Amino acid sequence: MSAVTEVKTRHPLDRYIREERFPHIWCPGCGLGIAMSSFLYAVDELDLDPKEIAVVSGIGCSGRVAGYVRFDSYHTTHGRAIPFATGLKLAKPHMKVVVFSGDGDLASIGGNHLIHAARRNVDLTIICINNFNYGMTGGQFGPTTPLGAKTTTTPYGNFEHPFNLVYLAASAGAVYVARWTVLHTYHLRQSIKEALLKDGFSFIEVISPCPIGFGRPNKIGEGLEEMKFYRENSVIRNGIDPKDAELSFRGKIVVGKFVDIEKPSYLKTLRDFYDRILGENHGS
Ligand SMILES: Cc1ncc(C[n+]2csc(CCOP(=O)(O)OP(=O)(O)O)c2C)c(N)n1
Ligand code: SF4
Ligand SMILES: [Mg+2]
Repeated sequence: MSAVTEVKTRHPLDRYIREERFPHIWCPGCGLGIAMSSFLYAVDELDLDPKEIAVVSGIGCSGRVAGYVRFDSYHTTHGRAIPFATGLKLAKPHMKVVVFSGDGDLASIGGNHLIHAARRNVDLTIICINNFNYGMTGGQFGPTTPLGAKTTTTPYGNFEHPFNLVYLAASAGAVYVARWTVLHTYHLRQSIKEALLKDGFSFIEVISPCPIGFGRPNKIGEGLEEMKFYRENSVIRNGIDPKDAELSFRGKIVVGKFVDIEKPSYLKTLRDFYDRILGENHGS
């Protein structure tokens, strides 16, 4: 093969991927590949140094991303991505630390870490893949499963109220909050770029088809049908109060950028605090 042909067969994002880990585990029609490539495009377009990025994931189909990207990455224990990421950011403040994980990982077992990292405004970019279920373990319901939706553990429909993740993140203190589906590739990529450049806690919810764990039991259809379903039902409402960002089962999926505010980040308040303490002790 000539050098020219070889170059043309490479995808521009290949350099960010650990090809030796492929084939990946994701099912046909899963939205995770689009979510991951949106993140990689964002990194590429910002021209960030791959050596200055770390990706941290918990366990789940979404959590596999940490193993597939060619950055420093941690595939941590279920629910603990944010504590690992917080430690990493404190040890290496110059790095961009991205948490890429699932709705179950971040909002169920890891829910407490999510709210406290948002409260502290820890300098992290959270990409939370919401597929409305625990995909990896067989499609059980979780805290984002919509009312009425069927899963393997709610065969007659879910009767628990789900979290509105964007409202949760915003009210806990996040300085950047957005929600997109994987079909909003342009908006999603732009949001990830903004979040990567933001000081403090950024939270992006990504609605992603899981044709196996969610599309099938709810008769939405295979991957393509589930994508069409999300595309047709979503409506962009930038700037609205996240508590009004509806996300209903058969109804509207409100997407957009909801929060983009300035507030001193955890690293800044920590540095200011120690500077003050050291200054006071020095003076005495
Ligand atoms: C401490 C612990 N509890 C439970 C599990 C089993 N487990 C693995 S992944 C997962 C849920 C994954 O759901 P989510 O985070 O939404 O990711 P998805 O697979 O949907 O992308 C669970 C319960 C585990 N690995 N460790
Ligand atoms: S189970 Fe769902 S989330 Fe997991 S790879 Fe398959 S389609 Fe994707
Ligand atoms: Mg999930």
